[in-house]
Amino acid sequence: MLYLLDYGAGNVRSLANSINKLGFEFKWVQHPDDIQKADKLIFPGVGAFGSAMTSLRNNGFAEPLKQYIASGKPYMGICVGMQCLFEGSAEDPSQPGLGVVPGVIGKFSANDSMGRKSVPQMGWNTAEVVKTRSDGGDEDAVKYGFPPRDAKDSSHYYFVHSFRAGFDASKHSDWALTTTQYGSEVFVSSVQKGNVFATQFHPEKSGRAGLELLRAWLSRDGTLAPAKERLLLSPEDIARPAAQDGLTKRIVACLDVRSNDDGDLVVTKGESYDVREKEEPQQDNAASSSAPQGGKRQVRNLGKPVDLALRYYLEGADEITFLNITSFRSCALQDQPMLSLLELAASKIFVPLTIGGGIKDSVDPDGTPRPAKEVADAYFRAGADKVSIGSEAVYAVEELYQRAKENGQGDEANPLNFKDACLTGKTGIETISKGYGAQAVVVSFDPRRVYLQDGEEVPEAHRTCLVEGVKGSEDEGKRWWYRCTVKGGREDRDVDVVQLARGVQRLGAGEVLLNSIDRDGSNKGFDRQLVELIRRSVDIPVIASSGAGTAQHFSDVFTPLEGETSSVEAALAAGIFHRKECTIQEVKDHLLSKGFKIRSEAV
Ligand code: 1PR
Repeated sequence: MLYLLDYGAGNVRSLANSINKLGFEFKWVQHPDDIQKADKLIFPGVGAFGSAMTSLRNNGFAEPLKQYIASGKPYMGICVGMQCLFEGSAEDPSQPGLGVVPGVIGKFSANDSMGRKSVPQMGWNTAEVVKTRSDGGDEDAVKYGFPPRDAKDSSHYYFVHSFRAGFDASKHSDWALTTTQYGSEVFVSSVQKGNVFATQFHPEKSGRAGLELLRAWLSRDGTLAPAKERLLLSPEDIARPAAQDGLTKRIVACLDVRSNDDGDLVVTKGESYDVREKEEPQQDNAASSSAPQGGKRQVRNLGKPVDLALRYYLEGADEITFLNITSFRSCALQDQPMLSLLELAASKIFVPLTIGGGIKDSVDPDGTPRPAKEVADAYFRAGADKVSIGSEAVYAVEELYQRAKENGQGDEANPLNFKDACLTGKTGIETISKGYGAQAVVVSFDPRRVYLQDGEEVPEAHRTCLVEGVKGSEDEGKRWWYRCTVKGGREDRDVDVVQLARGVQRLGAGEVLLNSIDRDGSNKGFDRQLVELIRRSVDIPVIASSGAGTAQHFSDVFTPLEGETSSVEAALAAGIFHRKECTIQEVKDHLLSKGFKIRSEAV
């Protein structure tokens, strides 16, 4: 019997869903004794190394796990489930690892010899097979579900991590099955020796390529003979970085979800966040059941959320984001349809899912307090891989500045350098990031341009956010800064986008979803100045959003500006995909023709 080790730290539902999809059965490890009953065991570690190891020890799993591995029965680890095999990690030096694989896990550097890169690494990268059995050519890697080293097209796998096992020939030659390069850093992306197999990436989130890998491991009886393994390249060649890494640009499909006037959950899409039809309903429609009372403009209905999401998955979307856009009206946990929607989507879609809207501290109608973390827990259990926080992040950053002032750090200081004393550890960003890792916390920005009149000065606090229109563009001669809003653009706040971006990174967010109220639904292209401003202000990945109208707009936003070596890693669109003005495949074909690295795999 296959057992899955869930130590309660995070979303293991996606792995359970993929195992079900492949037609295999499994049981959960409920008790340390279950580990010895297993014929096969998967440890899908989620979250942070320290909390994973603490939890393994506190629950009495650590020793049985070591004994299981020593017994020679098949073990598969995923992400933190691979990192725990090492001797320790810089993520939490106080916690020893299981010590099965030699070496200590270190952190990615945001600046390496190839320039600046975002940390965490979040996205699709290749895995180069470096080890095989001397009697079987590439057969070994193939048996593990990887394409042979000389395959024409690389497969891509979904990675999301800030810590990695840098390849060290003196320690890992025996163990490294594949390596991957991020920036100039070459790290071990899967290990294998005898009965032990583990991946840094998430096969359960890696579309078809990942499912193949899981199928290969689940279908195999017993383990491969450990003897006669050899490296395909010399350790020096493995460690030497190539001129470029293999990380692809990500295309994210976004579904803004809300109830329409009939109470059905629909995907909607507006312009500048106005999601109602332009025209009032016709007189002769007024009697129909779908026409709202009082001639109110109807909510645009572009389809059913799960149907559309599945279409985008099959067309090759690299990620899918659901935003509950009217969540501010009620408590998210009361919003059962959103949870069911997510559960259904997660049972059919095997790329990362993000859910946003209403992730905040709230109080149920019966007076029960619900911390943001509890809301996030419910979404992770339902199958989310990341949660996206909007309004609450703005309030948290406002308070962060306030505390910074009290701690003697003025408005001028860069929040990235704020002392720990400025943090409470209690905001939604901090609690969710601590429990699930920074990579699971996205912050969704809803900024609006504030234009300055001739001779008007930008407020001192927002100086870093001042932008001038590019010569020759429709903005030539204009100056503006970007103000943050809350409640879906309904309320302005006195925080600018740079303050918000740095503030949320300091609080522990792992990614920025950068919308623009001015560009939303406009088909004019992404606001490149806004995107560059934020990309340069933080180390975490940025998803450009709002305004995509053509495939060319994606290559524009991915092309580094003059004097820059990199650009954003991901771009999100909604309207053009919903209205079928351009398919995901067309965007990807265009990007490939322009020489961008892209995961080109419709399912
Ligand atoms: O504040 O934590 O409850 O989160 C609410 C979330 O709902 C936020 O992420 C906020 O951006 C979103 N939201 C609220 N109201 C609206 C609205 O449209 N009325 N949608 C809204 C924001 C922006 C993008 C959109 C892109 C791409 N929608 O999600 O998909 O602009 O569109 P395009 O390609 O068609 O231009 P909280």
